[in-house]
Amino acid sequence: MSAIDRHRARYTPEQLERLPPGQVITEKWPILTAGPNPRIDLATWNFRLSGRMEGEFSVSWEEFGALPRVKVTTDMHCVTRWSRIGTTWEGVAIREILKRVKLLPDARFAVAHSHGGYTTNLPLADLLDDEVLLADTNDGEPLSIDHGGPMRLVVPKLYAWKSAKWCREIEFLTDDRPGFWENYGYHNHGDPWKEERMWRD
Ligand SMILES: Nc1nc2c(c(=O)[nH]1)N[C@H]1C(S)=C(S)[C@@H](COP(=O)(O)O)O[C@H]1N2
Ligand SMILES: [Mo]
Repeated sequence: MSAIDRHRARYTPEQLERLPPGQVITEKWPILTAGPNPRIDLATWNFRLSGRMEGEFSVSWEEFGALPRVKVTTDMHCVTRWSRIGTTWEGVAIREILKRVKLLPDARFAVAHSHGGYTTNLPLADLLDDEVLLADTNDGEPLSIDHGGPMRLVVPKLYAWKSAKWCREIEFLTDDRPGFWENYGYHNHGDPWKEERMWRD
């Protein structure tokens, strides 16, 4: 029996139902960042949409805070095999933001860009999932800098490397463009239920 299976043997059926294959439950919230935290100044902070769309969307920190808000309780799965089960994010739904521009019919993919240079790509259809949000709060606390504060993208249905911390821009594309980890061999899509971990699994 593998170490992973030994952990999983202790879980309740309810826990196992929510736990994708090959994952174990973590009680603590690990910090996973490639490189140093970026420096972010709220006075100049800005989030924008770009690429294959009509209109413009760009908000200051104050304007972001005035957008209609949502609360999403969901799970978080890291490809390094930990899952956080049942955590609540608060922020602004991507769908809410997308009401404010008009995507062109050829927009099929998105790339999230972070302060500090990290990027990650996903199909537009996954970004449009109703659980996807730009979160500034987790379990009632403002998001710390380590966890992507002041604001990060959260895409619960894909491995957490798709949930770009310190998100500053979402770009809409016609043709897919792999991001940081996708270029290092992580799976282009990253569905935890299908164990889409590495590109050539
Ligand atoms: N900007 C940025 N976002 C990122 C990362 C990163 O290195 N830089 N790491 C990703 C990975 S691999 C995971 S598992 C989650 C971890 O989020 P956490 O550190 O809040 O647990 O953030 C993702 N988003
Ligand atoms: Mo991760």
